[in-house]
Amino acid sequence: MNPTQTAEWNALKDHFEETKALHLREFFALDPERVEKMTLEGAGWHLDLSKNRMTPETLELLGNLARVCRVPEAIRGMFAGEKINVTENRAVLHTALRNLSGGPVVLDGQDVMPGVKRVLGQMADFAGQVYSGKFQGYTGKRIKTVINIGIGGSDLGPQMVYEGLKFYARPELTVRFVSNIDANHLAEALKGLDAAETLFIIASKTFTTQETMTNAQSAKEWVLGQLGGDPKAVAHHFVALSTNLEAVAQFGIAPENVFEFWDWVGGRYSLTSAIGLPLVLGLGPDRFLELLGGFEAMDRHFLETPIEKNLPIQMALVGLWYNNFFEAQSVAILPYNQYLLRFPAYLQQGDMESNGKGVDKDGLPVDYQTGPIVWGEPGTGGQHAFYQLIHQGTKLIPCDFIGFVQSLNPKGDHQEKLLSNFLAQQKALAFGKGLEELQKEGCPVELIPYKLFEGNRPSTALVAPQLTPKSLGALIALYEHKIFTQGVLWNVYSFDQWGVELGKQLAKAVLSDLKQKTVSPDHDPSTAALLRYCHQHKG
Ligand code: G6Q
Repeated sequence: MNPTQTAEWNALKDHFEETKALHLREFFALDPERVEKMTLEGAGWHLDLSKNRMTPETLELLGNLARVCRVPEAIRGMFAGEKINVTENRAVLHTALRNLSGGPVVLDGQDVMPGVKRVLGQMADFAGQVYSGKFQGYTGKRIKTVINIGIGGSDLGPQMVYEGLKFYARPELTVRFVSNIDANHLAEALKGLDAAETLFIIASKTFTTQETMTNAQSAKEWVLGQLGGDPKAVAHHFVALSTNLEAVAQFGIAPENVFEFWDWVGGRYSLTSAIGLPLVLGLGPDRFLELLGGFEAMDRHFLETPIEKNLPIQMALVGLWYNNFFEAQSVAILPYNQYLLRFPAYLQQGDMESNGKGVDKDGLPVDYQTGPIVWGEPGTGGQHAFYQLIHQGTKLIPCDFIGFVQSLNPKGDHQEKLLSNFLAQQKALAFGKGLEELQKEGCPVELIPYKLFEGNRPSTALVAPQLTPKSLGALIALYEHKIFTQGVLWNVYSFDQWGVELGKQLAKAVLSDLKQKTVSPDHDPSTAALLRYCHQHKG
């Protein structure tokens, strides 16, 4: 159903016209209970929506849209294993991966939970063997470094969480990540390593992805080159995370070192599946279970909480308000925690690959905006870089500020200073700095236009007491479900990604020209000219 054709959308349009000119200062002045009404709690997170350009009534009207778009029914359908990934004819059951205290999840007449628990147990056992030295390298040495080779969904999630929870990492192992087909990535990751002490995880759902297979092959050559060339060494230095068991066996990986997952786990939603093995190894099985506990808490909150109090739904609705009514193009993700360095990049895939769609569920081009551009960097670095544009530029950029009250590394007054910036930026964006204040400060008249802050720049605050495996798990699930909800509202299929296919196909044709130093006649003039440039400078 086209959401813009509903009476609920029309009501929102009218309401937008009535409220769009109001300043956040006015919103706050009009309703003394605004903060209380627009603050929610769930799965260990505190969500303050009050610095958004809307009223509690806006949220009610948006809630009506969620109801008419059948968001609660869609949530239940996903959790129940309906084949909602229609263009790939698959269920979407990443929530089963962390349903550890829940009941059976039945798909095609079979409970998937025993398989989920079996693989979790297998990962924990394997980690134990690596730590104890029972699993050892070909020459009998202990494994000290793990290199995860994977890309997209088989890289971004585990990489982000490993960085995010590095504080909790086990001392006996370090984990590195290689994704790019650019050999520089693998070369730098291998620097200084002894193959006898290195374990490669080949993480690929399909086990056919060009980047991953090419890197895996080169890693195999590196291992065999260092360890004397015996093909038996492969089984001691490679494990696989995949749904394609046949291709894994062909690569030479021992069947007991394959960690299975299933086609109902989408790549960008796979970090709680076997794709989490680098986390099980690097952080330890207990920490991984805590992470899953955080996911599970947010999953339950999402499934069981009414629209008005449901964090992912409310965040999705706020996002839709800016995207479709204010016509904001992007969303900034601003974690005030250095460990969450990779969180914006992770969300870029989660959001932009899921909802970057221009065709609706009936195969028709949409006549409204869908997924936003997602970007961001940790605070406070961003403040000294791009915040200028958010404060005084011409674009409206709704910001998500993500912060933690306590520091994992308490030192002097670092944390108070970090938090003061976290709070002050939101305040400055919302309320700005007016003429009167500048005049009081004695600002020279000619500088007043440059030093004015009009404010009225929206932000959302997400706060938790501490960055832990549990709070991070809940945070990731919160965004997963926000993305899901927006996909339902925009009536697009969020779990396919056909838009990445064309480039892959064309790369094959270009590759053969590059290898043979030819220029096929069917290339466009620009590609042909660039190919000739490459041929000339190949060296
Ligand atoms: C994610 C996408 C994509 C995928 C990679 C890697 O949702 O499907 O990013 O994860 O293309 O795929 P493989 O795991 O099959 O190598």
